[in-house]
Amino acid sequence: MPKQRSRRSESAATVPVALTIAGSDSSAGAGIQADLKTFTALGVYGLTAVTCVVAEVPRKVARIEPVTARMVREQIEVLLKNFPVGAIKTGLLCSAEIVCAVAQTIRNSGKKPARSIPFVIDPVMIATSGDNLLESEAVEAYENNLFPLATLITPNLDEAALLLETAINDRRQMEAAAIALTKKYHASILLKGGHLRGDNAIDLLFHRGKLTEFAARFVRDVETHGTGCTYSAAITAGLASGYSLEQAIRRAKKFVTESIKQRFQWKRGSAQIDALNHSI
Ligand code: PXL
Repeated sequence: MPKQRSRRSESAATVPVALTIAGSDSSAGAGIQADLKTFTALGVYGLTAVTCVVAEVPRKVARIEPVTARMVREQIEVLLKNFPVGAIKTGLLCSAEIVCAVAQTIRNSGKKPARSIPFVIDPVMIATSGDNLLESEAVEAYENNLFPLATLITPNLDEAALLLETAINDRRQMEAAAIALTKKYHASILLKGGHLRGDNAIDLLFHRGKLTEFAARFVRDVETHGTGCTYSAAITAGLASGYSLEQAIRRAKKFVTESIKQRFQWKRGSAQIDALNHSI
């Protein structure tokens, strides 16, 4: 018995820790709920700083309410002061004020330079349902305040098109966009091409001057949301666990593809509701 106890306390002491700064999705497929489930599934202890509360189900956003910027700041400060955080991610930040508060808090978070903790930014702007999630002035706040702190930025095609003010319709344009985003923001870019809807869901990483492709069979006819959150959370979990960026992305791509394949599905009359399965 004492042997078992000491093994348990050793693993408790060394379990990697990751922090997500994101919104709450009432239907729990996206947002902090998705992040936390993903961290847990990948053996990482997850911390959360809530930025806003979203009343929604997969195809409908009913209402969004931000929490105060001060409350966002205090959650991050108290967590970074007291836990050995190994990686940080942001999801939905809701407003320009919150984007600036997050950037300032991370910049001022103690002795280490901000870039010493891997920092993944998922620039969530529009929900899968098409609903706007981010205040439009917040885009400039991202560009001026938050992107300069990023290890990795993970836009989907719509977000990349908005940031570059250009259309991205094929693989060649994806490559050009990934390179342009890296040049513009001086961070590694993972451009997620799922919305191109070919046979494969292809993502392109531009990192240290090199382009790497990550591909998986596209899973059709899934009406769910939260794949972007789950993917970036899984990458963050990998980085907190000490994987290289390429290894963390490869593992995360497998995790998100499985969570789509093994999704939950409920039927009520003619209506159907799906949710990602993070317990894999
Ligand atoms: O999937 C994007 C997203 C991120 N974060 C929160 C959300 C959503 C989608 O609806 O609600 C909190």
